[in-house]
Amino acid sequence: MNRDSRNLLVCTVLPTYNERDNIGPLIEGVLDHAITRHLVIVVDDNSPDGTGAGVDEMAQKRNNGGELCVVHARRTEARGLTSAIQHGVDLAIYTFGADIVTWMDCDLSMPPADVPRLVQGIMGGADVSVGSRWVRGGADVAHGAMARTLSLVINGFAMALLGWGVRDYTSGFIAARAEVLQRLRLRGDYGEYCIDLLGRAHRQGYIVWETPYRCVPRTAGESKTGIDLWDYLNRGATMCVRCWR
Ligand SMILES: Nc1nc2c(ncn2[C@@H]2O[C@H](COP(=O)(O)OP(=O)(O)OP(=O)(O)O)[C@@H](O)[C@H]2O)c(=O)[nH]1
Ligand SMILES: [Mg+2]
Repeated sequence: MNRDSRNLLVCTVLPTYNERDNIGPLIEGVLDHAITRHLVIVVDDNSPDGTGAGVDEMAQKRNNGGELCVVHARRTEARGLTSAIQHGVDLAIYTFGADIVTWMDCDLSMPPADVPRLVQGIMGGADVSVGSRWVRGGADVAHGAMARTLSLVINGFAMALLGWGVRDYTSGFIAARAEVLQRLRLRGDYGEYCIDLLGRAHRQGYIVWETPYRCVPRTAGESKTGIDLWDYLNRGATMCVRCWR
């Protein structure tokens, strides 16, 4: 990136569904660790638990200084993680003019303090910067042995088919240059979209770097994905099919 880094606008997209107790601390965490101009865009699918009200409260608090720091993008018709992230990415780039877009889960399993390291990866020359549990220094202490094993199997499969340059194809903790996201739109659902995006980025010659992070357990709210063996196997099979395609 050749623009003065202090002038860069980084937008962090936060997709939420029923994350009332997580969203406030997450927004604070992202903004408090910001190293450039930083805008948080929360895409909430009209969560019945009142997440939206929490976002509005944070917007009121953090937008006070005159500079826009928090945007609440409420969707009443659409639902789904991938389309929520894409909606936030489009707002970030085409409405707010972001240079770099990042996104992450909102269950606080991905530490907001690690966002600057992803951003620094882009400033240092990467096109896509991936928070990775499976490189040295990374870890997943949020999930049990079954989920971790499944993740390693899927990632092994993805590496064999899509390239060894990425270890955590299912990360979901991403930063990317806006130009890359203008070319590559998100496709597929949940972990699938991430495999698809990183596979295409890798294949099209974009520089993809990984940064270790420690995935920690959710302490508030509920997981939106399956937690029994059948669900895991189903998701795993879908992801393997996506790699194959
Ligand atoms: N906007 C929006 N966000 C969603 C939707 N479903 C899930 N999310 C968000 O997507 C992120 C990931 O959801 P999680 O429940 O943590 O699912 P996960 O990370 O696959 O599963 P765990 O490993 O159990 O944490 C969270 O920020 C959710 O709030 C949805 O339909 N719309
Ligand atoms: Mg999660």
